[in-house]
Amino acid sequence: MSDDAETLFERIIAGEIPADVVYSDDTTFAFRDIRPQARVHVLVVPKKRYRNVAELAAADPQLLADVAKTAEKVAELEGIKESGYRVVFNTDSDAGQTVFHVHAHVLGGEQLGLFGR
Ligand code: IU
Repeated sequence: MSDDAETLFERIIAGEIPADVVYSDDTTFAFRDIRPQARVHVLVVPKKRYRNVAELAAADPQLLADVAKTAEKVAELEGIKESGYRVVFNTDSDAGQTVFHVHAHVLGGEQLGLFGR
């Protein structure tokens, strides 16, 4: 799935595949997850592709900061900045990463459960 999925996120960013876009700027793109795990579930993606957050941090720390700022912007736009929200980067197999184009999950809009299984 990973190779197809990489292409898919790039095509979503390019506007070739429709998505419910929440926010976009020069370096980042945010759209609703198609399988939401909370009332608010938005993915924040750097437009330039890196495999995961560690590779992004090593290669382009400013772009990682842009992703973090966009996550906050999304929380603001979704009205959950004050109540709080979770930002998650799944990394590799045990975390269930399926799309190898780094993305932050922004989750909130309700009381979230604890970490783990
Ligand atoms: P993960 O961290 O790699 O597991 O997250 C991938 C997410 O991308 C997952 O929550 C999917 O529901 C979501 N997603 C999507 O929103 N639209 C798509 O076309 C595909 C996956 I493929």
